[in-house]
Amino acid sequence: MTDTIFGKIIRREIPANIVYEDDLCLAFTDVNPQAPTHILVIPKKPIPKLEEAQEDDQNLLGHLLVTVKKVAQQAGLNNGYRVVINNGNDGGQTVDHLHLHILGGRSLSWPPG
Ligand code: DGP
Repeated sequence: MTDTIFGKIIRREIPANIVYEDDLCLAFTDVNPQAPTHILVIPKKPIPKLEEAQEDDQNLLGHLLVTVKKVAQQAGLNNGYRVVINNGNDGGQTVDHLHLHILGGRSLSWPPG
């Protein structure tokens, strides 16, 4: 498995603004924010992308969503927010470590471009 920048963040080899951590996942602010609040939630297990998640990752995937809710509440996103998973090239994924984007703090248009 190739290591990524997110693996380095998990191991504290490079700095990040970490806003939440538990045994299974980590949340930190995106270095290139697309909204006033832009937080990434990642599993500590290095699943490269959603497509490669396995049946036995079901509990972990559910945990990530519950964590999104918790982190969004903690960030004060009381007026709603968007959760995005980019998967693969056409999905616009640039870091090969599964991550959920939380975007909020302004009204977001739909559909995306
Ligand atoms: P994606 O396009 O879905 O693969 O999103 C990857 C996101 O990761 C992108 O919004 C920018 C963010 N990112 C990339 N490198 C770093 C980093 O070193 N630190 C932080 N905090 N975010 C990063």
